[in-house]
Amino acid sequence: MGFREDFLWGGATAANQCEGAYDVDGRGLANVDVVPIGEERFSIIAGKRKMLDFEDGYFYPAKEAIDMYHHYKEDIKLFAEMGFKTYRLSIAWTRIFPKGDEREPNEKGLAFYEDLFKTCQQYGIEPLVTITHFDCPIHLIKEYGGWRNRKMIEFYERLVRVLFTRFKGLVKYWLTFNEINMILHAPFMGAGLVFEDGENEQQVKYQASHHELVASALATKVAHEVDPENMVGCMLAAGLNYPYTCKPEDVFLAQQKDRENYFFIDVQSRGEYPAYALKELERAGIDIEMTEEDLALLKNHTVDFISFSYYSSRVVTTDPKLNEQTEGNIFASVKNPYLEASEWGWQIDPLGFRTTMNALYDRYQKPLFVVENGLGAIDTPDEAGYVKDDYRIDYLREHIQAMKDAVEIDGVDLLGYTSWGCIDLVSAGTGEMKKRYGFIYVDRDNAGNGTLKRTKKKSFDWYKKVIASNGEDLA
Ligand code: P53
Repeated sequence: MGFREDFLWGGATAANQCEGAYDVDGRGLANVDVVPIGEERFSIIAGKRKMLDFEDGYFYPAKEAIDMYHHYKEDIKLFAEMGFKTYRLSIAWTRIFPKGDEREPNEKGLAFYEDLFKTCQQYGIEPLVTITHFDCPIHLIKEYGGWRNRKMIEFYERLVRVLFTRFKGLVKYWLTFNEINMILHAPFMGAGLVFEDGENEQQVKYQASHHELVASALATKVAHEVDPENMVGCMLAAGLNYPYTCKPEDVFLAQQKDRENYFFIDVQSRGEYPAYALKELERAGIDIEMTEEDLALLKNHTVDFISFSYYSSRVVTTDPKLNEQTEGNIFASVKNPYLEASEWGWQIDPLGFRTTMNALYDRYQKPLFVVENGLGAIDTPDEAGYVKDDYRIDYLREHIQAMKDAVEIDGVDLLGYTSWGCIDLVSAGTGEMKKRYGFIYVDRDNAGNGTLKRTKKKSFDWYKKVIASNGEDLA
């Protein structure tokens, strides 16, 4: 009963949100470096405003982030102390290929990750590696237009070949693209897309999506060729759309909205474009260029497992009067009268987590992996620097209980759970440091002040107990 014996408990981060050292050891510039904190961040993320280099008058939080580049040994030691079985991190593409279209990789970048993986190995921590977590080399955007260009598949293939070969025996679990469906809402982060005036944005987004889907299948193929032990997963920003009422039109709309997200995973997991998507694309006048070879790759190289992030559920309605929007930018949704929301307006719904897991398992019948979940909150350290984050413990307790129910009662096959931002890091959505998720507090504020000192929060000891009891002791 309960979680499997080899359940992979751990935490998750992404390169640009924690590493810093953006120009160290030959690293090139990436899209994720040049999104500033503040008002304009969101329009840049959405591909509506062009910023392809640092500009005066802005603060770029990812430049230094929490400087994990120079603190990883200390940080992984703390993860080990909590009992982590796995650590999810991402590779910064521009550490390996600074411009993206080189023939030879940057040895210093490879050496950095090799030592990081060896540090994990020393503690018996299994790395779970996201190959791209919203990052795309700036050179590839300037020169090729990002993922709108088919050439990207080739550059991505170079990257994955180097990674799979070099880290064979050190890394077994891989994710091809973080939250691949976020390309629909955050195309600059998702795919390095910046739109020209008057351009058919949907056409560009779906062509870029196609390139990513083919690249993902190709990576799966290569991963299995290099080492049959490799396990490759897709990654969905999950969270169901609830109909506001039982009015059939609302229920229908919720299904349509869910399909916008499932589309990506349907291709990655079942190996072909689903019928509803082909019809929808046709109606919208979107014509995706694809080859026979693409279709064969998609068909023959589906993922081994389904990973996803879950923070919240959403609500949709066909009633314009009810369209009262919540805050929470990308998560803007109709307010659910039955749920409380976080300080950033993300509605808290543990049972929705279980419903989401069931929906995914019903649909794909492949093992699931929860690779992000958590509460972004403002933490206030006491005089001794200690954070009593009972609100975070409450959120995680309820979500882990719901996940346990999905496994124990509903029979979902679940490989592991990595909570988001196990150490405080820069928020992807807002660029803030004060939106914290960690078990470990990092002394740094929104403006970049602070000593970067790491301090265990109350949730650190709580999570340690959860892991030690394999999820039985959630008190
Ligand atoms: P933050 C929303 C906005 C941006 C990225 O988000 C997001 C989401 C939610 O899906 O996705 C993931 O930092 C992402 C992480 C991110 C995390 O959600 O805005 O994979 O990079 O940090 C939390 O609070």
